[in-house]
Amino acid sequence: MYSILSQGRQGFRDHQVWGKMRYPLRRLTAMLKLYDLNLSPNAFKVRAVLHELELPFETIPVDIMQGGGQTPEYLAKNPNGKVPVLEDGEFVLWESNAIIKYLARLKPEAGLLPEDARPLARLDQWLFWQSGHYYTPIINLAVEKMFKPMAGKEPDAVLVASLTQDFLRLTQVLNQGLTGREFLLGRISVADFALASTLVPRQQLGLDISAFPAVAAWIERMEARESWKKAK
Ligand SMILES: N[C@@H](CCC(=O)N[C@@H](CS)C(=O)NCC(=O)O)C(=O)O
Repeated sequence: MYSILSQGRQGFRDHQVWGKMRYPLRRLTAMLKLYDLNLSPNAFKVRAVLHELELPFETIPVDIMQGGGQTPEYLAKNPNGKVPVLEDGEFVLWESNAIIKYLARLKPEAGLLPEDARPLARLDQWLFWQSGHYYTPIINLAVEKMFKPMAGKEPDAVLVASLTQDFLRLTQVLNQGLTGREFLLGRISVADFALASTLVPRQQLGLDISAFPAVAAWIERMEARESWKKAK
């Protein structure tokens, strides 16, 4: 077993110590860096979790619209050319849900990540569902209703109607998951940040969640948090 303190940060490679350490090293010195885009719900979720955990960080805005995600320097950090990316010293991580789990592990005492197998599996269920399902109609509606008009193009009305139906069907799933509980796992966890951030652009996209009372009440609870307000 490595000693966390004696190992030091230089030469640390996350893939070499897999299975040998229960927790990643705590960041003792280096400032966390977030490659960020204000408009992005996935970057928002990371900002909100950083604030919730009170972890100091600096943001590096990436001008995705002007090709900032496609420079060789940025592609070396994230070959997908997308935001967010977290840099913790030499450790570079993309995929927002992986990032927020990592951050929660840096401060386990905050309790945003359960330890037991079943609640952890439930948390993963919601994180995978967010990136694999719930985000899809939202990002495609953003293309139709925001990005196309910005480029002087008309949205595809048939596609908008079908994406809106998908959004409503999936929001019913979320509503069911939240019925009878304050947060997805009962108590607040990174799953709430992941899912609620997906709903940040709902008003610009003309999406109404008032037919989903558990979702509407939960979003209000999330929006009332200081961390949420700071991430805005
Ligand atoms: N599954 C990824 C999605 C990342 C993503 O789609 N980011 C968008 C902003 S929300 C982006 O950078 N898009 C730029 C592009 O597609 O070129 C995550 O959760 O981090």
